[in-house]
Amino acid sequence: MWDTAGQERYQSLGIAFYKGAECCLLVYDITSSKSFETLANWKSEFLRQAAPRNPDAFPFVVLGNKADREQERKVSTAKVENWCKQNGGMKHFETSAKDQTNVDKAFETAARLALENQMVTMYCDPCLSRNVGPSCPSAAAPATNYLRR
Ligand SMILES: Nc1nc2c(ncn2[C@@H]2O[C@H](COP(=O)(O)OP(=O)(O)OP(=O)(O)O)[C@@H](O)[C@H]2O)c(=O)[nH]1
Ligand SMILES: [Mg+2]
Repeated sequence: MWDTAGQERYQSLGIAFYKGAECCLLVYDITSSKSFETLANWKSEFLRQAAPRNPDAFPFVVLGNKADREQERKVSTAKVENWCKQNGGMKHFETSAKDQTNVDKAFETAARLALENQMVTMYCDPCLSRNVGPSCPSAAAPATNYLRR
């Protein structure tokens, strides 16, 4: 598991971090609108640099951290859920590193999605790079069940 630094001057390290990733956690701060607004950019930068074979099916988990600071909330849950829905149904949790709320749940979800994604890569590699759909030679194979979305 890699934790990238948020500061712009470290962005060039991205390629080394992102290549070969099987899941990506996008974290914002519920008390900062800007941190949420920049997630779209983090997501597209990740996809550009990681260059997964099937970007539309790549699993992202969106985390709204600092949930313990409800009084200072600037980002509504509904707004984020809507964005997640519009972006291929990404999972979303509000977490707190301070009081541990949803932290296990978030990482268990990320681990599960990473393993599923790895199976897609392993078993469906020929399909994803060539003819997806009814003409796919392995369309009847059980492994195609791992294809999501
Ligand atoms: N109240 C509260 N504070 C938090 C929580 N998570 C992190 N913080 C605080 O927020 C500040 C930033 O936390 P970091 O873990 O450095 O954030 P980061 O996103 O890793 O920052 P960069 O590595 O610089 O990109 C620190 O002061 C933390 O103590 C949380 O869940 N609740
Ligand atoms: Mg950090």
